Amino acid sequence: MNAYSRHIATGLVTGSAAVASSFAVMGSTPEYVVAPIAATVVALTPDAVVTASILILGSLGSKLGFLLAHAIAVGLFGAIAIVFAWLGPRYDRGPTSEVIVILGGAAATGVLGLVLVNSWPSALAAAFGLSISHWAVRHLIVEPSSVPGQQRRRFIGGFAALAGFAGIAFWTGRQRGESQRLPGEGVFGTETEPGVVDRAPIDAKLQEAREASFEMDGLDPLVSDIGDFYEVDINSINPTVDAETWSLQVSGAVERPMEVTYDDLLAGEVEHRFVTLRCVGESLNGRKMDTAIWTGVPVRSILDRAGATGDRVMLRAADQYFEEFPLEALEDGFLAFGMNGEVLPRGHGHPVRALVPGHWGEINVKWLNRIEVLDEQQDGYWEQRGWHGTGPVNTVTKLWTVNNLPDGRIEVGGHAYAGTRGIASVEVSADGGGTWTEADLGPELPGIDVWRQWRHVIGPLQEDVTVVVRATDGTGDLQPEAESQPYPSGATGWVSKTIGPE
Ligand SMILES: Nc1nc2c(c(=O)[nH]1)N[C@H]1C(S)=C(S)[C@@H](COP(=O)(O)O)O[C@H]1N2
Ligand SMILES: [Mo]
Repeated sequence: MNAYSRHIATGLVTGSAAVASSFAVMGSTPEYVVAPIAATVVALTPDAVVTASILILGSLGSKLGFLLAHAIAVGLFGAIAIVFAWLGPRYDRGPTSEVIVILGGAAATGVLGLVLVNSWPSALAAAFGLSISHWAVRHLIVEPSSVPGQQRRRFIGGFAALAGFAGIAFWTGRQRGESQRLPGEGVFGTETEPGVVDRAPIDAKLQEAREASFEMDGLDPLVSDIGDFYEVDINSINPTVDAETWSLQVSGAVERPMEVTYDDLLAGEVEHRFVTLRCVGESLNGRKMDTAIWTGVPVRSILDRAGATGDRVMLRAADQYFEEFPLEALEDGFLAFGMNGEVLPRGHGHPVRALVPGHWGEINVKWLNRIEVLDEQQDGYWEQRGWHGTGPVNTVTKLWTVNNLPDGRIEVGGHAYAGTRGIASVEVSADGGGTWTEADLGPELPGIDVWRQWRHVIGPLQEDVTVVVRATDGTGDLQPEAESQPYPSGATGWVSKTIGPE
């Protein structure tokens, strides 16, 4: 092995070990050394590329960025090991050289770790991982040997050890991510959250939703499980915001700027609302649409107390996300701190998110920390990137489930959603749009912004047919037939599918 490839191998191994050690200790939190690099990668990615990667690659786009961030992190830490491996022998050939290489590398890694994440456990873990692996590389793997085949065996052994270490680190970090409940995170009405919120009304509403849901194989219920609820945001690693120290600033064009704490919110008029969210970027028959029962307080009382004088509003969040829209839309808005009877989970905006009735998911800002009233229109994060996602949702009828029944008939079903306009009816065509029949519409859950289920039975069929579905909203408007792509204003059109006998 020549010196050049030895340096590269040393860098890869030690850099990976440093990164893996930080992950093992911190899990997927902002203190993981890759987190700030990932955020920088996203921030530096040209807007057009962000938009294109979301459209073409879906969520894979952000995964590529995350991968790149890991490569950069491994490179940065690995470079430290290489530099010290080179520095040591220049200074001294004896044992001092070794001290410089191992301890110097550890110190520099610790400093880089602290610069990146300002967390001692994370930085120390990285330093430890880097120095231990560097020592192992130098003394166990690359040391020259005259025994035939030994060098190769050492190499294989070394890489197996690294892979094993990375596996354990990954597993430990994952465990940590799951076990690491945020302060105040837990289930309402249990010992983690005693008495904060009365869970009886939530349970009653969850029960109501269960009873109102169709019993149909493969059809999602009216309330989505937290684990199934879609997640869309700009982060590779979500922020961890402590409810205890969190506060919401109300600023800008207001008579009385305010600061609202978590306790202030809990002391307000707590309500439980069924609300559906849908992402403007999802495909026409996609799955980025879900419903939960959210616990929180109306935002109006806060706006009234602050005395808003402008007519636009900017919501800002701990992940530097920001979205702007007419203040009017926020007047029936909600500040949610609970979801399906649990304290709002981190992935959905812990501790507090906004819910804006009838509007695209993107202005339902998570990790909310500022409401800024404006006199003039400004662009939000996605609008700067060409999207028009701050308005009311389009009407959509999903054809999510197709079941071939034992008697040869075919049951089709799904969910329909039109925001605050509501769904008046869903129609199904079994001949490609020639003739239409009204589908069964499930009961309407209480609320002003909730989807409905529909279902219909077709057949028995002798041959394949094209099923088309469409809805009429509560204002009497038929859902537009013309198909459009999600970008820039959300997908439109009638969903169709070919079905036939088995
Ligand atoms: N702070 C913050 N809020 C955010 C986002 C984000 O990236 N950051 N993404 C938005 C988008 S595009 C959607 S569709 C919804 C998704 O909410 P969910 O992840 O709880 O389903 O959150 C919105 N709120
Ligand atoms: Mo979205």
